[in-house]
Amino acid sequence: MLQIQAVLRTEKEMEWWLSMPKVELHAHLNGSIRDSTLLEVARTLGEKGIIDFSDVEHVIMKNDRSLREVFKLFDLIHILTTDHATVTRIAKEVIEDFAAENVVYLELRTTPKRNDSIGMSKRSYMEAVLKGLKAVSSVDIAFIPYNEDATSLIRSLPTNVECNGATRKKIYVRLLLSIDRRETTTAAMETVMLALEMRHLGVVGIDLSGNPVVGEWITYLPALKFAKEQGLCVTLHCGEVPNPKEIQEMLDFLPQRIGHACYFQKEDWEKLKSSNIPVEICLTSNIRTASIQSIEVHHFVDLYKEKHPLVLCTDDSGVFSTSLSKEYKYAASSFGLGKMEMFELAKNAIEYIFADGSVKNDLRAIFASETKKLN
Ligand code: 6MZ
Repeated sequence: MLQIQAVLRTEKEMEWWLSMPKVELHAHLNGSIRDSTLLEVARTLGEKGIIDFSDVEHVIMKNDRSLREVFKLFDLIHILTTDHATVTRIAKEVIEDFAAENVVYLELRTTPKRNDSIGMSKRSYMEAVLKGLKAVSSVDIAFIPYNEDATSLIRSLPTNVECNGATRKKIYVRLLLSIDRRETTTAAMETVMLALEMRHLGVVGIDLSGNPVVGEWITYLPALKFAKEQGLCVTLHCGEVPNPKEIQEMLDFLPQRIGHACYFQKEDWEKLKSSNIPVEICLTSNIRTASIQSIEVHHFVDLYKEKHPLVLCTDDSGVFSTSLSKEYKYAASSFGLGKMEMFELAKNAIEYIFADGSVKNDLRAIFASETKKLN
């Protein structure tokens, strides 16, 4: 009996985190795939004799992974997902999953991939992603800026309205193109050029990611500088491993946001705080990969106390078996924060999005109407 009550309490508690509007700013497409989809794709490739399904199944279902193992998993995921149809499918599903838990604004990042053997270019990869966005039908999605049809659709529907008896959710989606640390300067520049060409389709910025022990960040500096000059926003994975020189140089670059900030030293915190660069915080990812030894010593606490701009994110909800609602619940219980404080935290994230002011205004209105319901 007591056990049943505890389960019901936990479910009710989770409902609150699920229903709260949220803003997701650090989610990698290929890290956010449903396990069921990965397994299905792997089974199909196994039947064709391309991979050994039982080996792959074991790797996909493993729960605890070091940072090194995470990047080995990404190599496997990319073998499974890099054809146009699968890219379209995962893009659609990932957006539907975020919308289902009331993420009202999603900045989804992905690395445009070139694979000559299957006729894939960085552009055709991104076209496949966009096809996935267009295929979303279970929720209302606005991803094309300045498009009358899209904005009128989204504006005409307040959040989570009753529509033909069913509750429809809505989500704004913008895209960031990632540069992988394995790439060359030329390939990085190609990604930036592509981002510029796809601005009218909702691409708002550039991300530098990939295995943090691979490559030198200055390889990408020309492309990142160019992106900034052209008005694209830039976010960098920064301090995911100890690398004091790189961390200082990245902060000097003044990106619009950074992700992680795990291995910062005193002078790095000082620079970060004086420049007020918002930090994308990925709690479960940092703990699972042991980039941070335990949740009690996570830098969230200090940044939150100091009111430094920060936003809770999932990083790779598929790889780390998490969701944005779970990240909010995790933060609240770990750091003793109340629901209203977490609601404010989610709302503040609006100020750090890369989309334009009109989207910010719409999001502020969504949070304002939720505030009224809460009071
Ligand atoms: C650094 C990461 C990452 O781009 O193929 N990625 N880079 N640190 C992390 N923390 C664990 N998680 C994901 O998504 C997968 C790619 O995102 C980057 C890696 O480059 C990975 O290959 P896309 O959609």
